[in-house]
Amino acid sequence: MRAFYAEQQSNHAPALELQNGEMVPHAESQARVEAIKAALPQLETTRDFGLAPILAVHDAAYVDFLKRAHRDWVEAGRPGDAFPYVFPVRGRRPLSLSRIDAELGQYAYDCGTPVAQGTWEAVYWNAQTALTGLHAVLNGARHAFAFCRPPGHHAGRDYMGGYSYLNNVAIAAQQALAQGAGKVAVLDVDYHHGNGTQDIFYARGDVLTISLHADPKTDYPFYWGHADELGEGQGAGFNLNLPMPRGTQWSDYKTRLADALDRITQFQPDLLIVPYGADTYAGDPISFFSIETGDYTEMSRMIAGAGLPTLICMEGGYAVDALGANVAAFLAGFSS
Ligand code: OKP
Ligand code: ZN
Repeated sequence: MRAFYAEQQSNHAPALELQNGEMVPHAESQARVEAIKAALPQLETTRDFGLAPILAVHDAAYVDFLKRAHRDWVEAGRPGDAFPYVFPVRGRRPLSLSRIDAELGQYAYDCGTPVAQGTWEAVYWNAQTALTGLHAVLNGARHAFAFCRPPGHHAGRDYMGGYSYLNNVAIAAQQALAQGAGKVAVLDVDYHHGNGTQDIFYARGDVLTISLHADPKTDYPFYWGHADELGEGQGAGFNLNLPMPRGTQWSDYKTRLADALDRITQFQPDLLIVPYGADTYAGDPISFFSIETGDYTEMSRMIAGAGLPTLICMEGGYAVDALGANVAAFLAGFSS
């Protein structure tokens, strides 16, 4: 399968995140890149499709903020990566705020998603990697893998969180529609709910968003991902959340995946996009499902069985020692 990565994505290297009350080394590390590169030696380089496909999904003021946030942080005399510490819980009104701390809180929803020096360049190219994978699929490849990193599925139109800054999957889905696809389905199999993707397409009937994930009653991102979030307006009935308890094994996971695939078949999309997280793996350090490496090939065979042109975009997966094998096992099911 064709697989894509841009070296500029490695320029995002935040040092620390706030996790359970402690500043700890950031789980979304460069070691993930090395692990996946070692497992997929033939990564092709990314093409530049420009800013327009990003601005078709994301708010222009938010994109401008991402570009300059770290510089503004440094100019304010701050050390390290840019972190928020105050959040507008009364509602995210369109206030015109200029102090960097106010803007960080306005655009971030957690403290795990700092803006580091190279973040903008990395996430720009990350989105280009998704668009390059999409281009391959729209031009005849049955399946393609965009090695997106950092993740994107938690980023909304004007917000960052969950290690995500730009929503690569949403950018690719919107671009596919612009290029003539009538309908796109997104099947999110990361451990965490894809809240950003859900939000972006919540009122849209041309993009079906489905997410299989840990129950937000116990797991991040808590405030989204519940089974009663079904879409609204034109999008009513076009969002499906399948939360599962901690400890879920492949034998139970696959019955929910079959339900998701039935819904996709009924929707009859022109394209399927699969945000893939290897954090459903039993050994993941920040997640709590019990899926094993070999299960990923069965998972992807089931998905390939939908018979759709498919773009796979990388999301999470933090068990670095097993990450290469898990990604390779997942991709193997699309070619067999
Ligand atoms: C990004 B992706 C747990 C902290 C969780 C955020 C997790 C973001 C995951 N104590 N922090 O979906 O893999
Ligand atoms: Zn995840």
